[in-house]
Amino acid sequence: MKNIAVWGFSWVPAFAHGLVRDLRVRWALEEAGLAYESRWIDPAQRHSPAYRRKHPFGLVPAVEADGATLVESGAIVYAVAEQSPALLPAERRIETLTWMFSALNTVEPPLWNLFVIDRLHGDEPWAALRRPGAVEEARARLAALADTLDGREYLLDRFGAADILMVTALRFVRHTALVAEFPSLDDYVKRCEARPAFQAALRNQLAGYMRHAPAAA
Ligand SMILES: N[C@@H](CCC(=O)N[C@@H](CS)C(=O)NCC(=O)O)C(=O)O
Repeated sequence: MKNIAVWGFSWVPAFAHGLVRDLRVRWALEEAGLAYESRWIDPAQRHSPAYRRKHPFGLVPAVEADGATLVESGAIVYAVAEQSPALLPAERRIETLTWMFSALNTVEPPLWNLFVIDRLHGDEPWAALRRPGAVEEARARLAALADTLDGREYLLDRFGAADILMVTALRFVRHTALVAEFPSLDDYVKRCEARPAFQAALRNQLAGYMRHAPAAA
């Protein structure tokens, strides 16, 4: 992959800082040692014809590389991992892919659901009714994941692409104490977030928001 540009939103509210899914793409690129530039789309322009030509659903992230445009954060992390034996070791390929899919399809949905209830609809009457069930669904998924991670540093025997997707999914409930209920999970998230590549990715995402922040009234 060459001439890589990562598209993220130019600005999001503070509760979404460090959660928008271009973070996982930046993290993978940093881990793989691939240089990239940042491009910022104003959220109000995400359905403009120009941006929809990059992303059919008007979402972020999108990545331009080698003259092509990639979308879907999981697919982009996979494409980056293909360039990096450290992220996707040949001998652990299927297990890595299995955990990448688990992060996106099994763990992320209940956590994202809770994030949407709390952060996007918290003031609506139905949110209070739906929340307890959503918390239990999230907790059950986290409990099972915590069992898997008990005694392990990473999902597989070393850090890889699946951990990038899993940790960025777990961050969706950082506004709750759910992850902290499970010491093996809490340690896992902290261990992964301490990686210099994660810190660089986060810095790059936040720098974009700071640069484009609306002027104070
Ligand atoms: N499955 C997609 C989801 C992308 C997605 O929902 N991105 C959010 C930001 S994290 C977005 O663009 N939201 C704007 C919207 O929903 O209109 C992926 O993983 O790339």
